[in-house]
Amino acid sequence: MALSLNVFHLFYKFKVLVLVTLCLVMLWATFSYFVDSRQEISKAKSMVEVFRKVTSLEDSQKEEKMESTAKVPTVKAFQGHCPALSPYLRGASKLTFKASLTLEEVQKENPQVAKGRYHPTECSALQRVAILIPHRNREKHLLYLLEHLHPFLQRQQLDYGIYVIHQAGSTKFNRAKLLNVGYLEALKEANWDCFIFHDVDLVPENDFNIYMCDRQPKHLVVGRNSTGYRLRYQGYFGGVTALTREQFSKVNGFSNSYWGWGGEDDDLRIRVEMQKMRVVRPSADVARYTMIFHKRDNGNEENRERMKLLHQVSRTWKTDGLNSCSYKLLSVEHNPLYINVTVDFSVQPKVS
Ligand code: UD2
Ligand code: MN
Repeated sequence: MALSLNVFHLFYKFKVLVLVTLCLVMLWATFSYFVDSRQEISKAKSMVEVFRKVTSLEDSQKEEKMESTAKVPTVKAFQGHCPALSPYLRGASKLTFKASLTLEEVQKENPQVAKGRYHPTECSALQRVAILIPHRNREKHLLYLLEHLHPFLQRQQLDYGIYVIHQAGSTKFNRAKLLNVGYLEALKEANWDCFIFHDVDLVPENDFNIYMCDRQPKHLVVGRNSTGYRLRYQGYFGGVTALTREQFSKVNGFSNSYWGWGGEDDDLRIRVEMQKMRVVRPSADVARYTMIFHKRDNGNEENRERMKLLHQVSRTWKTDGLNSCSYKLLSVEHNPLYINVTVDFSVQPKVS
């Protein structure tokens, strides 16, 4: 009896052991199945990702090909506006001016600029901006400005064009009248929203100084290297200014009567104030420029008439400006990096 009980016990233990082992095997099988399938899912996911990357790359290559073969660049449908603040801005930068720099090098650095113009392809720019540069005998300064300004404006995601308005001959230089010509000629080509009136020797140091127009006329130069980066005087409006097409037309542009150095910038400020507009400026840490060193140019001697002219603005502004700006246009050339407008003022009577 005792023996049969023992055998029964042993048999029972064996059965339990088999059962437990079976359970363990099943548990292990289920577990390993899940681990495997999770790995498969992540493998599949990464495969899809790679596929997506490749196809989108192919798509963009196709688009690029189409753009380069098409005569007119393809406009992407339903393109959104660029953000208020471009993600490409870098802030303050240390400027260098290499003595051996050539126009070809600057061209190579800016492959997306064509006939002096550029627009971002990733979004539609907030403003169309024409940069107007009065010029004579300052080729090296122009080269340095182009070198720095093109990448600067591209980082700001602007739709822009650079116009150099060149005064031919040796008549007294007239910065203001050249800028009026720039405005009138640029508007014959495109419907610009905003105009930046820009000295050739001033290079912006910080790309947070945005080259777009505001609700009020904007003065972009608070300080420059040669004046300790301080505003020269209250009401100073020289160097680089930004006015919308409407703001500039409302004041009848610049006066055409300032021959030689000085006064024309103050005249524009008076016009702006007479129209109940107010000059605004970016903050001093951003509105900083390096002025490339120069001496007073031949043909741009101090204008001794300027104080007299400045006292007459309220009487003269309506008839002296955009509406009376006559000039002899010699040429408009579309160079790769800028549009060169050449004018002759020598046939004009010198008004003073
Ligand atoms: C100041 C103003 C400038 C203007 C000028 C008085 C600043 C930073 N600038 O400049 O805006 O009001 O006084 O007229 O305060 N230019 C030539 N070739 C010449 C002469 C002049 O290209 O032979 C152009 C060039 O774009 C130059 C600009 O005219 O930057 C102003 O002339 P400037 O640089 O001789 O005068 P500046 O530095 O006193
Ligand atoms: Mn200067």
